[in-house]
Amino acid sequence: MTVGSIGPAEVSPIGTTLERHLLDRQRRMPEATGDFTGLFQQITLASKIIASRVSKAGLSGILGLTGKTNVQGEAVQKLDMFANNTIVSTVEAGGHVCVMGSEEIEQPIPVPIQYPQGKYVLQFDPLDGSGNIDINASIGTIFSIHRRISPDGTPGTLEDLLQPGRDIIAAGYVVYGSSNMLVYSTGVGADGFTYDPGVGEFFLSHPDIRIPDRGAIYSINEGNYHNWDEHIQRWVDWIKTPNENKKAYRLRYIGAMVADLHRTLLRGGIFAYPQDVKNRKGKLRLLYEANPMAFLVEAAGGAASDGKNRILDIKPKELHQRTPVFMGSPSDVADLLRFVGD
Ligand code: AHM
Ligand code: MG
Repeated sequence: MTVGSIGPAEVSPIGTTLERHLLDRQRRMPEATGDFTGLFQQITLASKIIASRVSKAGLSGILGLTGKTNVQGEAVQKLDMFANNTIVSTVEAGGHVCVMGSEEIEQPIPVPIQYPQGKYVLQFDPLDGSGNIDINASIGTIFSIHRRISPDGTPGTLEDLLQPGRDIIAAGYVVYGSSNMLVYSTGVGADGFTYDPGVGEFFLSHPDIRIPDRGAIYSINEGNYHNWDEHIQRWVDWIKTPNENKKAYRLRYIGAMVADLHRTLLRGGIFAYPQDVKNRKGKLRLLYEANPMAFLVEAAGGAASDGKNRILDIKPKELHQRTPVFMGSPSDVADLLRFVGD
């Protein structure tokens, strides 16, 4: 019997786990300290805890998970606050971050001074599209990571959070849907991992996601049509009408940005949430919704604009700033810009 040399398995019997993917990335960067990988592992752990709780959301009437009272008559956290607290408590003691920003919390979230103040800044929307929880439709967690700009070792500041999206070093989302998927990017390319609940791990299922140059789907809340300005109305009229050069685009709108953009990344097309008479600056938040998703879309070869500027170039002024959003396939975004550009 011949005994082969022992080395890396040529064909892995288990596939590539997210952890392996992160470690391989770290090894390719000689200067890497493991800090980033450590932070990412904590975010992944938080997302698994959130996924487990989300999967029980339909039992809320029985278990009491929605902010009312449970069967014992005790007040219980709403799911989006549960998700927020899960991320904060998973990450804060790890020594990797110095400050966090969350959709759920008005002010910057400091790292308690008994913990080391790390070199990264984490922003997140803990449970985006939470209006979908009650109907068992997809929702998600969105996050981005910046390097701090305040001095090392000190508590992080608001300025650390108000950095433009182009300075993000990694961003990702987890979509809790018919299966749970995590997609992340460190700037070039985006990779998707599907959660195997039996193993409790994310496995690489969608390596190097590339958004098609053009899609056949537009994704927008068309119920707002009469609140849009005429440029947006004309664009929507145009996109859904066939002509000699194109078929009519199909409308798909889940109402959770993560899920709508996940489809857009994989299938192409455009996702839009414009300004309207009720939301004069748009509805979606720049720092923890638009920026991380714009970073991912661009990393996958797409485009992301607020109608005038590249989203990643906007210099944030406030933590909960809103922005109009148009993102997806580059040719579809270019078409939109021809309508709103003047
Ligand atoms: P949320 O953060 O309160 O869940 O709101 C953000 C969500 C996005 O996921 C989604 O794209 C949008 O709001 C849907 O808004 P609308 O119901 O106005 O179409
Ligand atoms: Mg949100």
